[in-house]
Amino acid sequence: MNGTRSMLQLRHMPRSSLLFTCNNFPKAVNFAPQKIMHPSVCFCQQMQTATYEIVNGSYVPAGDPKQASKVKDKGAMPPEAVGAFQKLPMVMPAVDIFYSALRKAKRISPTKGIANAAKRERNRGAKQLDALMKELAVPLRMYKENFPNKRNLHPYERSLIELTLGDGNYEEVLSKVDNLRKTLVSVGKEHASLCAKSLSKREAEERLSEGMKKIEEIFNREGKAVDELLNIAKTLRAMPVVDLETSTLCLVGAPNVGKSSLVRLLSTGKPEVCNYPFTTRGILMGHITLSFQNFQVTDTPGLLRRDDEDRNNLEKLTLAVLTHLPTAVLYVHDLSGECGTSPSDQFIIYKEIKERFGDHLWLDVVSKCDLLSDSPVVFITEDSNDDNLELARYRRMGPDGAIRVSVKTELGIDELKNRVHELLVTQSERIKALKSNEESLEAPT
Ligand SMILES: Nc1nc2c(ncn2[C@@H]2O[C@H](COP(=O)(O)OP(=O)(O)OP(=O)(O)O)[C@@H](O)[C@H]2O)c(=O)[nH]1
Ligand SMILES: [Mg+2]
Repeated sequence: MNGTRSMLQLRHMPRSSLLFTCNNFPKAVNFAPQKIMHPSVCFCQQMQTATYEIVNGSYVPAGDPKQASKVKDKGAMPPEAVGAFQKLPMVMPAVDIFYSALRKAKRISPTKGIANAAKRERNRGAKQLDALMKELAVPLRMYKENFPNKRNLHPYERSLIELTLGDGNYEEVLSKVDNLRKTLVSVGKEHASLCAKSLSKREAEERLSEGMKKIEEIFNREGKAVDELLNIAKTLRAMPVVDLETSTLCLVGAPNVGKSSLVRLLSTGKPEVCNYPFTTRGILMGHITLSFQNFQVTDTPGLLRRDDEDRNNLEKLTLAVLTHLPTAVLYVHDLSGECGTSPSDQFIIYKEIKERFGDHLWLDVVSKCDLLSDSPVVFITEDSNDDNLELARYRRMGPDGAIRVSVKTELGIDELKNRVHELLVTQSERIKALKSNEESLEAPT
C-alpha cells in the first residue's frame, strides 16, 4: 500500500482486476495504474482488466461421490448475495477426464481367490467397466451439483449469464453434461452386466473391450459439453466482482460521449478511449480510495435511442447494472455534436433513463466543454426550430444543475471530483441505512 498520513494522499489498493465483455463483442482493455493528484480530493484506482485467461487449463481433481452428493446445490446462494461466479468449481477438460478415468479403471484387478480363468476374467472386466463408468460420472455429477441453478442467483448475476452466454445456453450446457453422465451410467452398467455373464475367458475379454470402446465413443461424441462448461466457468469467473455493500458510481450516457475519459480522470485507471461508439464493451469495475474510504466505479457501454427490445447486449448490460445494483449515477451528456448521437436524441434517452432509474443518487455532467464555445455547436442533423422549450434549454445547458466539464482543459474537474466524493459518501450512508433497516426487520421481536 502506498500513502502517507495525509487524508489527501493516494492509497493504492492492489486488487485482482476484472472486466467482462459480451461474448459477441470480445475486446480486451488494458489499464495501467496511474496516479492523479488533486489539490482537494485524491482519487486512486486500479481499474479492472480482462482476465479471461486466469483459469486456463487449471482444474481440481474430482471429489468422491459421497462427498459430492452431500454438497448438493452448494452453488446456491441466498438470492440477495452476489459472488456465485467466484465459487464455481474448476472444470477438467473432457480429454483429461476420460484418460484419467481410463487409467484408473485399467488398474483394477479381479477379486482375489478366483481360480477359474473365465470367472476371473469376467470379474475383472465387469469391475473395470464399472470403475470406468463411475470415474467418468463422478466429476460430471459434481459439476451438475456445484454449478448454481440460475434461479438461485442474484438477479444481476442472472442477467450477466443471459447477456454474456446467450439466453438458455448455461442451462443447456449443464443439461448436456448431465445427460452425458446418465448415458455413461446406463451404458457402463449394461456392458458390465454383459461382461459378468460371459461364458468364457475370451468372451469376457471381448465384452470388456467392446464396453470400453462404446464408452469412449460416447465420451468422444458428447464430451465437448464438458469443454463448453469449462469455457462458461472461465467466462463467468472472469466477470467483475461487485461488492453490494460498497458505494458505487456508475457512468451512464449515449455512446462516445466521454464516459471512459471521465473514468480515467476520476481515477488512476485507463479504460480504452476512442472516437467511435461502443468502445466500452462490457461492465468495468474499478475501485477508488478516497479519504481512506473505498468506492467502486463502473464504466458502462453507451445507450442509444431505441426501444428495449431493439437494444444490443451491451446496452442491456448497462440497464442490468442500473436495475440490479445499488449505484449512484454519473450521467454524461455531450452537447458538442461530436459523439454521433444528437443532443435531442440524448435528451430522449436521458429522460427515459431518469424516469426509470430516478431513485438512484444522480449527478449530471455536460462533457467536452472545450468544444462548446459560448453557445453549443448545433448538431448537423438537428432543426433547432423544432425545439420545445425544455429541449432548447437542454441543448444549451444540459439538464438543470449539470456540471460542465472538459477532460481536455480540465475545466470543471475539481468541482466534479468534489461532487462525486459527496455523492459516494451519501451513497455509502444510504447503503448503511438500508442494511440496518433490513437487520432490524430480521431481528426477533
Ligand atoms: N475535445 C474533447 N474530447 C473529449 C473529451 N472527453 C472525451 N473526448 C473524446 O471523445 C471521444 C469518446 O470518448 P470516450 O471516453 O471513449 O467515450 P465513451 O462515452 O466512453 O464511449 P463508448 O465507450 O464508445 O460509449 C474520444 O475521442 C475522446 O478523446 C473532452 O472533454 N473534450
Ligand atoms: Mg467507453
